[in-house]
Amino acid sequence: MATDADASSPQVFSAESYFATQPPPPTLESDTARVREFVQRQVHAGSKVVLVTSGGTTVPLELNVVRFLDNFSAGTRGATSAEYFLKAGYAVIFMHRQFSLQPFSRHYSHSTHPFLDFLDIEDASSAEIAVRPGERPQLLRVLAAYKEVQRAGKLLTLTFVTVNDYLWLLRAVSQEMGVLGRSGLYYLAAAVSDFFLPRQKMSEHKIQSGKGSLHIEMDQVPKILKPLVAEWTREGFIVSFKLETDERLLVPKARQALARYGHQVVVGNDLHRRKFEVVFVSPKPGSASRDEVDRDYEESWLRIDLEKDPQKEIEDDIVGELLQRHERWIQSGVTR
Ligand code: PAZ
Repeated sequence: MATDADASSPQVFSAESYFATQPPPPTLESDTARVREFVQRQVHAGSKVVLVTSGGTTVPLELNVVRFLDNFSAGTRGATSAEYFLKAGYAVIFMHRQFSLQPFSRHYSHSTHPFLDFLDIEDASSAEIAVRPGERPQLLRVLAAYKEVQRAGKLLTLTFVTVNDYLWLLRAVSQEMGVLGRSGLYYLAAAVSDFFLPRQKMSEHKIQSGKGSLHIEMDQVPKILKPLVAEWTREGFIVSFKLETDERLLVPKARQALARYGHQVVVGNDLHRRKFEVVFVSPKPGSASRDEVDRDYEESWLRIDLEKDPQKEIEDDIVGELLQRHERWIQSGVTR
């Protein structure tokens, strides 16, 4: 049962009780206004719009934050996928963890391909700098795509850091996207913490050492897909991601999520195989039932061979598959 938070007892937060007790981030209003303006522009242009969520979330342990819990996600899946959606003509709301990878700049940020390594100083006295010839073709491709997206106004970037920022922002963005109806696609690839520390239970100041151990009881983050599917964006095409480290759990957990929330697709991925293998799990066509438990599900595996084609990005094929499914969803006019 959902209850309001107080300082002592463990809580089971519903989305409703969560938003009633946890404070919104200070940038929420201005971010929401930017999303509204962006969505209106895309509606006028007749563009399909995808929300891509990307990167991990932090869970602060103190109000004056010194320590926080985090996770591994660098935002590769989200940033890469956003580029393929843009290439396919979608407008993209890219909602990402601050400092995680971003479309286009991802090719040159972080440690894999650092920007400074492909520049040469031609003449220091006149500050002449040149891009190494071998790097030019790729840079030109990336830069041209980036400039075109900027010119066309097809990319809106929003940032979050904590799980609280993420939840508030996701609610606001999906409510704004509701006007898109079936043209809205939700690609929820962020790695969101399952547990958090409610504000009412947080220490104001830095937690002090000296007691030999630290015990923290966290509450479960509310299952946000439930209101997203049922209330905020009733017609959107919703794709959630499921990460597991025990591959045998992928399909059962994905089915469980579909049965619970009634959305369209779960993309399952194993932590160590996610760059070359994913599984799409979805309700069988024609099996849509009012009683979600009665639904039949089907799965299809997508694999790429990175030894044969090391440049290949699995997101190219994930997005390709979802473009087709989204188009069928738009054409079918089926309600959930
Ligand atoms: O950010 P990344 O590319 O390193 O990882 C992507 C991912 C594994 C976080 C994503 O594909 C995913 O599964 N997200 C959902 C995780 C979950 O909540 O189960």
